[in-house]
Amino acid sequence: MQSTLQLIDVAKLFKIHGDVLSVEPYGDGHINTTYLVLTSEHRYIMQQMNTTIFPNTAKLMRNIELVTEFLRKQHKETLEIIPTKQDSSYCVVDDKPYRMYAFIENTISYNLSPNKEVFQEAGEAFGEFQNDLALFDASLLTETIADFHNTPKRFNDFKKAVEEDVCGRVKDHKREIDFYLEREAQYSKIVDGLRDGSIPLRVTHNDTKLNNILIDAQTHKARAIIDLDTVMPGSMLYDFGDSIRFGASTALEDEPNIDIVHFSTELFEAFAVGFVSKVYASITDTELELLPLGSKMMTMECGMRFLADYLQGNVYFATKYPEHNLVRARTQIRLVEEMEQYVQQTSDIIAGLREQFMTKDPGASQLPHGGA
Ligand code: ADP
Ligand code: GN1
Ligand code: MG
Repeated sequence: MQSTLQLIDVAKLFKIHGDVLSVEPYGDGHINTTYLVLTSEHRYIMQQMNTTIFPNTAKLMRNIELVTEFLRKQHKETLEIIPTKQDSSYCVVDDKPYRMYAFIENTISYNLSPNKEVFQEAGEAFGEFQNDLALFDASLLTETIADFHNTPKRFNDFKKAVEEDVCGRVKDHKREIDFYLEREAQYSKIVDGLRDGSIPLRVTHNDTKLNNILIDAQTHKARAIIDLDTVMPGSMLYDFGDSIRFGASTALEDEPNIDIVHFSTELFEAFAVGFVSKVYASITDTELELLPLGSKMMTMECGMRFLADYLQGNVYFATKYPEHNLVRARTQIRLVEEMEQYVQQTSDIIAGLREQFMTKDPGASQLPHGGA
């Protein structure tokens, strides 16, 4: 159907202040179509939500209302939904749902860790996010994407994409495909642990990449965790692991020059220090020990999703050029290879944190930045 309303008119359906001056594409998210709305008084974020990926908009928005209300009660800065003039959390125009958020001003969303300090700060913020949601009633939440981090299920989807080979690309990418086939035996470790209870089920963010956290432009402190679409029951290993996947790399997720893509144990340590300094009272021994594996699992899972999407003709993640998902898959493969190489180092780092935070009297004086 032909669009009858321009984006500016869509923006005017919401309770925003001032005259709309412009609506421009914004940010680097792979899922929703994000716009910056500039008015004569304020800035806003408007998003056309991806209904292929999130088919139930009402339930998705209800989750976000519940989570943001819960966080706000704990005095956390969080997404502020701007309702429509009909007092709804979203509107549908030409069959497409849109939502509006207040723009969180004076912040930076990084696609690459600028230094260890910012990444440690991100670790603290995602650790605190776990704490903040510890008492949230998970039964209130709709599972917005079923089996989101079910790695064996993701692997089956990947194999199906290889079998179907709809674009005829399989023959040229044997190395990348074999990389994931060879690691099949590893994929069930976390889902098995959740199933048998050895890994606790918690309320988790599930999409903890660095650009989903807004860092204050002046103080470099974390201000708000955004992109709450996938807040669902999950494992702490997912949140830790996905942050490491994205942020403990020396290069962008879509860096085409693979020679500059490296897994940084220094960045791993910085994030781990921040994260564990916040969750040491609730993290279990098993979770702590599995933090490196969680990192590798999320990196393998995301890479096979990128590669499957490339083989399927780029139907899921937003892409800027045809090989974009292939390039992303290759960075993820490189990171996994190096995580495997540095397995002793990462496990030593975790052992050091166990020693620092969990075997002594947890006095606040030992904790970085003044305590948990
Ligand atoms: P996607 O689901 O596509 O990843 P996000 O909700 O993460 O979309 O938004 C994409 C980007 O837009 C974010 O990475 C961030 O840079 C920016 N962004 C989103 N919401 C806000 C906000 N309320 N204030 C400022 N920037 C935002
Ligand atoms: C997507 O929405 P965004 O861009 O923050 C994806 C994540 C991937 C990530 C890879 C709902 O995150 O699972 O890890 O891309 N989100 C969804 O960059 O699939
Ligand atoms: Mg995002």
